[in-house]
Amino acid sequence: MSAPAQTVLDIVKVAGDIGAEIHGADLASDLPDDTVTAIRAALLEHKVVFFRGQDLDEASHERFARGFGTPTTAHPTVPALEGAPAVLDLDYGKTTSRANHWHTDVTFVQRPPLGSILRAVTIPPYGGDTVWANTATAYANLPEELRALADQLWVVHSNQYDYAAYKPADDTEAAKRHRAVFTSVAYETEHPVVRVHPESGERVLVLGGFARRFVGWSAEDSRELLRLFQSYVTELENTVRWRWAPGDVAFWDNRATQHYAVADYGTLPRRVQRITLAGDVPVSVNGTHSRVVTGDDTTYNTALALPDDGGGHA
Ligand SMILES: O=C(O)CCC(=O)C(=O)O
Ligand SMILES: [Fe+2]
Repeated sequence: MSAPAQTVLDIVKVAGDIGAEIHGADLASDLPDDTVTAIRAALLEHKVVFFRGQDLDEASHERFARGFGTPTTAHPTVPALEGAPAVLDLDYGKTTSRANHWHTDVTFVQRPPLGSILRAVTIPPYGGDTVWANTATAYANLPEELRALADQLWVVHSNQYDYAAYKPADDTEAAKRHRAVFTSVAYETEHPVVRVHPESGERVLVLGGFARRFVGWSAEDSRELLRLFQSYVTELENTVRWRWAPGDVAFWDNRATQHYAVADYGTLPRRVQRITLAGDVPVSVNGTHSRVVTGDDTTYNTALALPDDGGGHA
């Protein structure tokens, strides 16, 4: 009797509130539909899933990503890896630009990404871990009165990130060049502080490093309350920390997480590559959509769509 043609994935939690490792999937192969479905379910449940020992290149990375949605261009302002328009090449050895601040990717546009798929290419012998936090449990853990306040608030996100606000800015020429490119086109969007996750229905916080101030509030008042909300996100019990090895892949739900790339490897080379999936417009608890202030994200979200993608994320 032949075995049924189904894939059994072994899914093992890495931490209590977020993160699971998935064994038994070769991401470079043509994955059966039930495997894709199982990975997507694990992503929704665990918020970030990890795969060890994968053998992806830029092309198979993109093929895997397309199983889960439409890739965005590499970034709204940062150019793609040459010859791979979906790939954001984070080669910290070269650029010295580091993502060592808590953020959700690209929240300054109206349609922030659904998720990101990050592949480890070069990993230093020590350090360079990435930490993710669960923004659904962060919301759920707020005292009831703070949840009610969060439900009503809106927040301005901008890519005109104030790098010197929290720690001294890196003033190397390479870091300055990267900042100039990152901010070369201004994007600003008003999001609800609490969005309803379009797939799970969970309430999640939409904050992180690109959140500048609450709509209608002064920057100073905003700072205090942002810090308080953010402290629930970054509570250590609300996070998972990943020690990378080359060939690892992390896939996170960008609608339900923040992350932080720990910059504790000095000038050692570290290179990871990201492919990002287009998301949809956040919706508040009472059904109101995020509003653009500045910047059009249409090209970012649709330039790499295939004709049969069908605009499903509109
Ligand atoms: O370098 C990393 O581990 C993560 C960098 C980052 O923030 C990202 O890929 O979105
Ligand atoms: Fe990021």
